[in-house]
Amino acid sequence: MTIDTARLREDFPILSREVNGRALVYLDNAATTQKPRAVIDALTHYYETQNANIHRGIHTLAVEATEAYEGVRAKAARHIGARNAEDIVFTRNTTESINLVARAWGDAKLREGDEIVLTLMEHHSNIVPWQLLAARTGAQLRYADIDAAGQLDLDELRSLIGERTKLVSVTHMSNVLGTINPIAEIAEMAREAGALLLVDGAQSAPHLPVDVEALGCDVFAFSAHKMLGPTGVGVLWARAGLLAEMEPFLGGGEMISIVKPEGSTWAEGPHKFEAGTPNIADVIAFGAALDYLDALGMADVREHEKRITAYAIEALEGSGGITVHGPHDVEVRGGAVSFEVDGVHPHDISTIVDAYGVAIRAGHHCAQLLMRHLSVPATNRASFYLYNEEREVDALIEALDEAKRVFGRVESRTAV
Ligand code: 7TS
Repeated sequence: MTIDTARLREDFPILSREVNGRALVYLDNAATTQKPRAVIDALTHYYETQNANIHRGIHTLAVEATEAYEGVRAKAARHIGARNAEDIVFTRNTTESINLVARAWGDAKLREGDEIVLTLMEHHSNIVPWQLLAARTGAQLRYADIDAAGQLDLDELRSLIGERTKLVSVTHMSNVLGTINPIAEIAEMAREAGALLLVDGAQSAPHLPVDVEALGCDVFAFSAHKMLGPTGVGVLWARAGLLAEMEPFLGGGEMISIVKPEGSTWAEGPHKFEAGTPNIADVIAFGAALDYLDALGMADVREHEKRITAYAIEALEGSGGITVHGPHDVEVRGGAVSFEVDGVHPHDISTIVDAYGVAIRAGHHCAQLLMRHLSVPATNRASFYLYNEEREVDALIEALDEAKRVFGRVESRTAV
């Protein structure tokens, strides 16, 4: 079914505000998404009626809070097609999920001479934890290249994965180019080499139907705040049995079984990785975000984004003096659209369109390896979500026309 954005936008209080005297046009969804009232209300409801620490009290509030928190583990599992809620760990964000694996799995499994295969389109959060791990263990990093269309060079990737490869870690969808990577194919390469495959799902879990079993990956990481949920909640899914093989990441309360003076034993399942009081309220509110997405259906979310992305790419390239990076075919890309305006720095563009109430992002998008590959210091990026409408793309194009006019004027004035 087509998403009825006019009705749905009423669920998002922030979308009715004005910025610089204009209706807000929010096109920075790859950075973080806006929150529906159901999520905001879930936070208030929790604090007003259920607030208690979890897993430790037997009083009614503690039991209710524990059930609500644990219920979201099952919802998060369902959202990515995972079979067991016990394979889901709550973290702070995608970044922490990846760092957890680098510490809890990487420190024990990697040795000097082992190799970690990444790609040039990774976000820094899927690069730096592996650089730190390499520095601790003596492992080497290898980076797969990208072709002119902004897609992974799969032949090169295949040639990089060999008997020394212990880990392959790739993004499911690029936050800069929008490219969707063929994870099932990469999973086969990793499996043949006996390497672990981690998928950075920060940009896919919010926008695509995801089935970790069908993808064949071993680890999948994503963030609640990029999919209608609150900040401060991340998810780590690991294939059945893998969490049990991993050492704890942080030590403290909640993650133990028995503590003795000479040492301790660990709690079972995900609790081993959730030391201390977790972000109870935000996890529970994330449950409301998952319900919201579930009610819409991820297939319809994807269809809506394909439509608006195709419209945006055509409008941007048709407006003159603008180049869109990355694949243009919406079957192989998502709604993060990076573009250049000839002769104008992205920060200047972003500042001018903001004066028209349009929020886009300019910068390196935490992907400096990719910027170097594209030979640019930064890009402009518009990124879409389920509440965006074609008229908002039109507003972006109008604001960009104004920016081009301003800079055209400035240039001709300085030329005189
Ligand atoms: N991986 C990808 C592919 C991302 O896009 C991001 C955030 C992260 C990891 C890290 O997520 P976090 O929740 O841990 O911060 N991407 C962006 C972005 O494109 N603009 O701001 C944040």
